[in-house]
Amino acid sequence: MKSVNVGMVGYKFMGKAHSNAYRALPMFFPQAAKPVMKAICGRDADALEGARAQFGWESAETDWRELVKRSDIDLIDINAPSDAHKEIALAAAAAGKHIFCEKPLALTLSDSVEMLKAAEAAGIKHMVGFNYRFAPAVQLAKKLIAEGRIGEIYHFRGWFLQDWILDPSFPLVWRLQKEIAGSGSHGDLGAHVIDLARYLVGEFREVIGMSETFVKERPMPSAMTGLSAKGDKDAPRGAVTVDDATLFLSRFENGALGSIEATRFAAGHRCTNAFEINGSKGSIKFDFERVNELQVYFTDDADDVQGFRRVLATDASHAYMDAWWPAGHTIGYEHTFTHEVYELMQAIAEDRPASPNFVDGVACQAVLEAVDRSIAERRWVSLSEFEE
Ligand code: SOE
Repeated sequence: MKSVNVGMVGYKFMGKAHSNAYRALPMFFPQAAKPVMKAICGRDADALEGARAQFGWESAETDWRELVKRSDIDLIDINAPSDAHKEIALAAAAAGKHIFCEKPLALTLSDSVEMLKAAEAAGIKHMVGFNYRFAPAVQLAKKLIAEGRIGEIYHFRGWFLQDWILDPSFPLVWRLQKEIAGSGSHGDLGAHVIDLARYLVGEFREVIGMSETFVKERPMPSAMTGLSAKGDKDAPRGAVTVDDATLFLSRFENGALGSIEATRFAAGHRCTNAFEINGSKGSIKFDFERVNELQVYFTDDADDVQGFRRVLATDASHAYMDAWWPAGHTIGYEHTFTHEVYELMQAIAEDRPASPNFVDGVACQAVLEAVDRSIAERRWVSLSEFEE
């Protein structure tokens, strides 16, 4: 069986999610190429050593350039903040390493195109971290649509709602700084919804959006902190340079109409990544907070039992589920990453493109930028404006 030596840059939230996936994979998907957790990389040597020991990596590197140079590494996993993605990816491609990069792929469309071109020129496998595709219920939605069981699609309605920065004294973490994050809710949350829309419905033709930054200044953080940071309301303040919420309307190439909402100001919503799709023969509803379920409605059900029904996507017939537990024994967030890494390991072993890959990362980035342009210029923007 093939094994793949992994070097991972980043060791916070996503670093933990990816590490967990690499560890779980051989136990539940023994048929897959085995990821070997060779080296973890980050700048703070003490914190890094803690993560190395806790997550189970063989070694640690404090400079990603050294990691990329190592001859015992096959795959570079990039889950550092977004501003680091491009430079690391270009170096990894130049060194002939496969790349797994978190979303959004880059800060800008042109950077993401550069990354795609470098990956293609190097002939390496590349993948972008749109993990929600890998929920079995989402896979079921994809299958129902592909089999024509929902019919012609008329509507895609997607929303990703969080509330972790509702408190105005929540600090100005990197995710709220444009030069590091690229954008706010739009690129962090909207990117996932855009990817699901592309995956399930098809390509976007045109968009028009609106966005707002409700809290314009926040206390500076004392350290590089994440989603559970605590703010000091008396600390000096800095400007928030990203959107708190971005909403947009869209028309798809196939004529379907879309609406997408991404916000970190939806009180009570911790991680509501949801969509509804309406077609000529039925509808589908998904909400990540009930990740094992897909709501389906079919117009050809008998009149007296018409209505949405809840399908628990945990049977062996559902994607990936035969690898886990007996039917009805549910799975969660972390499993989406295990399935994602399974796809990547299979792609490397079978020498075929991984999916989703940098092409999808670029397509998502184009939609993000089209929305930004529509907001700046207060008009509908066609995706054709972004074709090379
Ligand atoms: C934080 O907003 C975050 O962790 C995103 O960065 C992830 O991509 C999303 O899956 C959940 O929320």
